[in-house]
Amino acid sequence: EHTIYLKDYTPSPYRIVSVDLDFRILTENTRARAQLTVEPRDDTAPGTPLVLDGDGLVLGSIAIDGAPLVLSAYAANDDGLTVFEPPLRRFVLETEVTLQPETNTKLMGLYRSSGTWCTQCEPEGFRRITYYLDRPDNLAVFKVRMTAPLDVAPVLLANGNLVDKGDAGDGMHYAVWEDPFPKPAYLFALVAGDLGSITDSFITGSGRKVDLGIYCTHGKEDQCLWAMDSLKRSMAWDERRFGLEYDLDVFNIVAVSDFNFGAMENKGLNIFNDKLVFAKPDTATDGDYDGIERVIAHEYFHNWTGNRVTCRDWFQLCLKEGLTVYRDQEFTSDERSRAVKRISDVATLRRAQFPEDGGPLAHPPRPDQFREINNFYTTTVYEKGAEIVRMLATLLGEAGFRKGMDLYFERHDGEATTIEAFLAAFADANGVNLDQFKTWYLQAGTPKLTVNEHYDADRQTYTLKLTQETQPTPGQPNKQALVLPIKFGLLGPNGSPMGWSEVSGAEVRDDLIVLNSAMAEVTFTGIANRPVASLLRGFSAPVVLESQSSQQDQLFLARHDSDPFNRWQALQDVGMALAVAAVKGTPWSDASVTALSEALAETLGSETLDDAFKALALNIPDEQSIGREIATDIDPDKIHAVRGKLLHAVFEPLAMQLLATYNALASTTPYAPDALSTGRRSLRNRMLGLLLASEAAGADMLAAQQYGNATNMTDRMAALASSTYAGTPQVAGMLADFRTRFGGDPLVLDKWLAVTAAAPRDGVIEDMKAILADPSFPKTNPNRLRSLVGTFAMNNPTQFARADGAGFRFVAEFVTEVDKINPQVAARVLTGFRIWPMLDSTRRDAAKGALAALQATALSRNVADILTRMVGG
Ligand code: HT7
Ligand code: ZN
Repeated sequence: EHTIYLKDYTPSPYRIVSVDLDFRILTENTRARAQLTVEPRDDTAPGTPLVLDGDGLVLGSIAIDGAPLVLSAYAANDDGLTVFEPPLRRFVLETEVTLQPETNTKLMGLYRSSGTWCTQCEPEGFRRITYYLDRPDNLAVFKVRMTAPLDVAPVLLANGNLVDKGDAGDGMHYAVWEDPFPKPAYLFALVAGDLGSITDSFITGSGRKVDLGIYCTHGKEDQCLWAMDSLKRSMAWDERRFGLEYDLDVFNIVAVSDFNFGAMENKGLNIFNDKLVFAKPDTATDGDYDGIERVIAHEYFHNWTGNRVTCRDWFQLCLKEGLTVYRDQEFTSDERSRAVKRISDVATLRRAQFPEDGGPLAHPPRPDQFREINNFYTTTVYEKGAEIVRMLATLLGEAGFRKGMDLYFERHDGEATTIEAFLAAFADANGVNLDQFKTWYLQAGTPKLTVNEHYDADRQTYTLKLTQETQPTPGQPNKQALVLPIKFGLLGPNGSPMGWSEVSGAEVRDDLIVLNSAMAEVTFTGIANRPVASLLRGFSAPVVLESQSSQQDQLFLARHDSDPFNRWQALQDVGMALAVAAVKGTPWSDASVTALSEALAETLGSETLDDAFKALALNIPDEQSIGREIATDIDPDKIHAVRGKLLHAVFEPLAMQLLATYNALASTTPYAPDALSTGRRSLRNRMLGLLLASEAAGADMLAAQQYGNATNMTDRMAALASSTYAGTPQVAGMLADFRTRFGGDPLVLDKWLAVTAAAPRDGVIEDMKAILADPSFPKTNPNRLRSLVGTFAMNNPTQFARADGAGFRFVAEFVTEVDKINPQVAARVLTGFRIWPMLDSTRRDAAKGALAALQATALSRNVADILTRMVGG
C-alpha cells in the first residue's frame, strides 16, 4: 500500500470554483448529477490531464460544456476519473453517477440510516458521491438540488440557505439549497428523510436573526432541548470570548443513529451521532449531558476554526481539531468549573493520549506521512493538539493569544492553510519567535520532565534542577528539547505563597518558568525556609513529571496548594506511589495508608472545596493508570488485586464519613444538568462506589436500593456500574432488570452493553459472544459495536489481556468480521491492542499470536495500516 508524504504536497493544476449538484433520491438508488466549473491555474501547461478522485463510482454520462466526451477522451476506474486534455480555460464538466446508499455500510459518502438519507464526507467521502478534487485546498461554492419522494423524505436539507422548493410531480418534491461560502468538499452535506424537529432562533451580536433547527426521529423532539440550549450558549460564547459571529441565516443539526464518529461540522448543517443529541433525565446520565454540550459546542466552533479557515491538506488536521478542542474546553471551563474541567481533561489525556504517544502507534500531532488518513483522527491530533494551543495561550497570556487569533482570521479567512501560518499569526501579533515551539507539532512522544530540588539554608537559596527527555518513537530516534511552560509556586511552612528576591538560570515570569533546553538550574534567592514547590500547576505542559517529593510534601500540597489541579494531583500521586510499590513487591506501611486516609477525610470534610472536585479527589488511580506507571511486564490481574486492597485499606476507616456524606447528599429536587447538581450526584455516587470498594457492610444492598429507586439515569447507572465492578450478589438481577426496562431504547441498551463488557470477571467473553450471535444484534451500527467490543478492548484490562489469550482472540476475530462491514469501526477497536508491548511475556505472546492470525486474513487498508504499525514492519 502506498504512503502519502507531506513533503510531496503540490497544488492541483486545476481548480473547481463552483459546483451544481442535482440529486434524484429514490428508494432503489440515487442519481447524482454534477456540474463542476473548472479553471486551469495560470501556470498549467496545455495537455495537463484533469485527475478527479472517485471511490467505487460507476460513471453514467460525461460532457464538457454540454458536449458528450468520446471514450478516448477520458478514463474512469474504481478510484477516479481522468480527462486527458481538458480545455485550457474555464469550462463546465458534467458527470452523472448512480449511487446505492442502501448498501453503504462504511457510512462514508451517501448512506441510509434508519430510513434517512444522509452524508459523511470528511475526510474523503465526497469522492463516493461524485468525481471531484476531493482535497481540502479546493474551495468552491455549492448549489444543491434534491428531488425525493414526499412520503419517505418530506424533509430535504443541505448546506447554506434554502432558495427554492416545490412539487416535482409523481409524489416527488424538490428543494434547492445554496451555500455562499466557498468550502472544501469535506464540508458538503445533505439529509433527506421523514424527521421531526424543534426550532428556535439566535440574534447575533450585530443583530442578525439566525433560524436554528434540530431534526430527529419523530417522537424524540423533547430529547433535543438540551442540545438546542447548548447550541445557543455556544453561539453567545464564541461572540463574547473570540468576537466570532455566525455567518449564515440558518443553522441546522440532524441526529442520525448510524454514524462513525461523534458528529460532523458540515457548513450550516451539522450531522450528529444521535447519542450526542438526545437527552432526558431518565435515560441520559450527567456524562451524556456533558458530552452533548461539549460536542454541540465543538462542531459549532468549527464554523470559524475549520470551515471559514480550513486545512490545506490532511496533514494539517490538528490545525482545526486541536484548536477547536481547545476552544470547546475553554467553553466548558467558562460555563462550568475550570478546575474540574481541567482535571478531567488531563485524566483523559493520560488515559488515552499518553499510551498512544508511548506505544507503537505514536505519531506527531502533525504527521508527515500516512497510508490511511482515517486512522489519524486520533487523541494525539485532537487532545495533544489542544494542549499545544493551551501552551501557546499560557506563554502569550490571554490578551496575546487573542491578538494571535484575530490576526489568524484577518489573514486567512476563506483560505485553506497550515500549522506554519497559524503559528506565524501568533508570532507576528506578539513579536515573538515560535520556531522552537513548533517542534511540539512535529515531534511524537511524551516528554519526561525530571525535577531535583536543593535548599541551601546558609545561602538562603532554593534550586530546582529541571531536565527534559523524550524517548524515541517509531521513525523518530532522536528528539529535540521542547519549549515547556511550567507554571509553579513556592509554599512556605504555613502553606502560604512564598516570594523570592531574585531568580536566575532560566526565563522566569511571575508564576511561569519557560524551559527551552534539555536542562536548566533555576535558583531562587532570599528564601528563608525550605519551601515546598508546586510544579506544573494546572498541568501547564503535557509531560510526565517526575520529582522526588516525599509523601509528606505531597500531602502538604494536597492541603495547602492554591492550585486546585495540583491539590488533586498530589492525592493521586500518593495513591499511585503506594499502589506501584505494592505491585512491585513492597507493601505499604500502615502509617502511609493512614496519612493518605486522613488527607482524603479532610478533603471530603472541607467546607470550601466543591462537590465535583471532591468526587475527583476521593479516588485511587485506576488500573490502567497504575499499569502505565509500571510500564513494563504488566500483569493486569495483580494490579486489579492490589488496587482493590488499597481501596479497602484507605477507605474502610472512612466508612462512616462516606455513608454520612452519601446520606446528606440525597436530592429532593427534580433532576437538572447544571454544574452544582451534577457535582452533588457525582460525589454521592463516588461515596457509593467507595463503600462498595471498601466492602462496607450493607454496601451491596445500598447500591441495589439506589439502582431500584433511582429517579434519573445518572444514579441508576452509577449503582449498576459500581455493583458490576465489585461483583455484588445483586448484579445479575440488576442487569436483567435494566435490559427489560430499557432494552427497547438503543442508546440505553448501549449502557447495558458497556457495563456488561467492562465486568472484570470470567465468563464475560462468552456473554459477549452470545450477544453478538443474536440475529437481532445490529452489526452495522457503530454505537452498538463500540459499546460492547470497544469498551471491552479499552476498559476491561483483566479480561482483554487474559493470560490465556482468549480476550485477544475474541477481539481479533471481531475485527476480521466487522472489517468487512465497516473498516473504520474495525480499525478503531483494533487500537485497543496498542498496550501489548507493555504486558508480561505470556500476555505479549498471546497478543502477538492473535495479531498474527489477523494479519493472515484479507484486510481493509484501515485495519492493515493499524496492524502493520502495531506489530512493526
Ligand atoms: N471533523 C469530524 C471528524 C471526522 C468524522 C466525523 C464523522 C464521521 C467520520 C469522521 N471522520 C472524521 C468530527 C470533529 O472533529 O468535529
Ligand atoms: Zn472537530
